[in-house]
Amino acid sequence: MSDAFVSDLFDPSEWRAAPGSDGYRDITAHVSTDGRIARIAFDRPEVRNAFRPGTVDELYRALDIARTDPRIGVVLLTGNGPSPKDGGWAFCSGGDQRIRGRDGYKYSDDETSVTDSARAGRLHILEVQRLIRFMPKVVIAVVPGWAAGGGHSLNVVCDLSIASEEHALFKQTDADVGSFDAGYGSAYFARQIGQKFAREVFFLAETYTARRAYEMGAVNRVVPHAELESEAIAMARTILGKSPTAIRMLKYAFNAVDDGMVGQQVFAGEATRLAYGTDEAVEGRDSFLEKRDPDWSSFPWHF
Ligand code: S0N
Repeated sequence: MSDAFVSDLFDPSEWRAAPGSDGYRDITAHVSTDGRIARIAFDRPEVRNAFRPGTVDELYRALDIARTDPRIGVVLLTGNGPSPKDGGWAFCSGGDQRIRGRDGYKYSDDETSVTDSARAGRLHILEVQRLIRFMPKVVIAVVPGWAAGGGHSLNVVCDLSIASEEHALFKQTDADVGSFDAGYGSAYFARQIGQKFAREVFFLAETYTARRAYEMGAVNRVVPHAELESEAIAMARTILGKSPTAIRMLKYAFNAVDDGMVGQQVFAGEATRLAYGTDEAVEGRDSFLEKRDPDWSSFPWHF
């Protein structure tokens, strides 16, 4: 895979193929040469990087490999391009409308319309959203072109966003096609940019430039197209210079207020992990194993 064309913005000297990436059909997955950054990209530029169920399966797998690799601290999620058909750029245009059935998106052997009607459709891009949301690493949306529909929602759920000044465009088409992301894509989006703007984006389904998205608070940075990936890598390297524990706890702290009991659970799990590292917790474990009363005398009641 490493010798194949990936994207006009892809610098092969920065990346090597990610473990397990040989079998991917709809995405590409790479790891930086030092092993610390993952680059995962939609690879269906001819359909503006729309996702079908197989795309989502691969995306989930690649993200989960990044999640469990202790060297990786930052994931770049992007879309390859340009389209060989018309030169257009896309981050992702959401669910592939050609294979949408009455109960979700159908698996198909090709990218046109042959589906197995007996098999339940999938909406598991929401599982990918949750993986991005809950992975203890920073996920950056690197937006080289269209972020539409479910692709718009993926931009919402990523921790940070960097967009191409010339080509990035944002449009929430859900209501145009009888689809609606009633979770992070809309409700959390409103938390990000405010209720009035969020309702406008969904109810009017207009097109927003990268600059306008920046003004609204939907992206963090707008950079020249040719510099998009190098700027994203620079942003990732800045984050990698920080304390991994601090970044993890901060991500979960930012999440917790909007994630209810699940947010509290995730944050609490990390707090427990930290507590396990203390002598106090070791005393609790050892006293049980040694069948004696715990001795807390050397552990003060802090104020
Ligand atoms: C992205 C748009 C605005 C780009 O317009 P542009 O530049 O004029 O290009 P086009 O000529 O329109 O497109 C080029 C080729 O790509 C095909 N194509 C583009 N997007 C898709 C797509 N999503 N599915 C299938 N094909 C696509 C075009 O057909 C064209 O092909 P050719 O060259 O053969 O004519 C514009 O393309 C656009 O508006 N695209 C559709 C955006 C959209 O509506 N997406 C779906 C929105 N819904 C979801 O994503 C739902 C996601 C989901 O799974 C979900 C999540 C949470 C809760 C519920 C759901 C749920 O599914 O219900």
